[in-house]
Amino acid sequence: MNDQNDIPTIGGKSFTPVAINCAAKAGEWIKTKLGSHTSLSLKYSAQDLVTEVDKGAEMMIRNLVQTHFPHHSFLGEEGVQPGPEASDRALQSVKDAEYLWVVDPIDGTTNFVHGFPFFSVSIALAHKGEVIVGVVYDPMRDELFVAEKGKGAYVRGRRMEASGEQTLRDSLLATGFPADPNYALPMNMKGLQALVPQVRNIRSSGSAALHMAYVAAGRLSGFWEYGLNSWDLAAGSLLVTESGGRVTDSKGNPYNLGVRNVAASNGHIHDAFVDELMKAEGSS
Ligand code: 2AM
Ligand code: CA
Repeated sequence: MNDQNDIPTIGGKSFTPVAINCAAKAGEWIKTKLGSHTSLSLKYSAQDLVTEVDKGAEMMIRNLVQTHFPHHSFLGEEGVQPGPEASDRALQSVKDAEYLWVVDPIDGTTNFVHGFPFFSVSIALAHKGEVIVGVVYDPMRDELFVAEKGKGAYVRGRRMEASGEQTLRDSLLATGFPADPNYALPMNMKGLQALVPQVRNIRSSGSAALHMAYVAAGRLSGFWEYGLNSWDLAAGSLLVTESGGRVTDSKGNPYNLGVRNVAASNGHIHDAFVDELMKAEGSS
């Protein structure tokens, strides 16, 4: 990765450099707009925000991808109607595409709007439903997290390894509080109540993709959240698995693009982590 002569290619195509270029360009532009977005709209709920910067960044990424790979499919958050049903329909219509780019132009829009410096650009490429490239870029720290299927995951040119904690007691976890007050939020609260007393501590910083990247980098032992979309998780899922961690749904089933309730970890704590989530889900 850090060798100029060893530009990563898959099947002879330079997918990864295009993903990196898109994330870096969009991220730099987003950073210049921090504190100066002019339009703020609500999507599905008062917690579901979008600005002209989200839309502009997605268009920038879509145009770049289409220039390089005009026959590839593209699923971006801002091209889909708000709400879980529309997200599921959009994913169903493209998930079997030979090549599918899954893009969240700003993951952590609430943070972007409030000037809280924790948001990211998330870009994944899936081949027949399996993620083969994942890039998450944090423009505020200028940190680019990159993974390629079977080739490892890297940050700042260094190979990432998930953390070594063996028990929940030694673990630093993260979660996010979903907007959906009927199902996802109560479920998250049950998990939170079960896990807080058992772990070292819990963080909630507002970007699922960046939380996943932090699990990959060994900065968090695990992350869970309910009610997410494919574009929040696709790139991060490959970062975690290529760093030696595990990604499943909250019941321990293998990750796929349709997973909305996610549990990601360093692998060592995974069974205990999912066990607690399942017990909490079952409790009344
Ligand atoms: P976003 O900023 O791209 O919307 C924070 O808990 C995480 O949840 C972020 O990754 C955020 O992504 C996502 N999120 C925010 N509102 C959401 C909604 N209404 N449905 C699903 N995910 C949401
Ligand atoms: Ca977003």
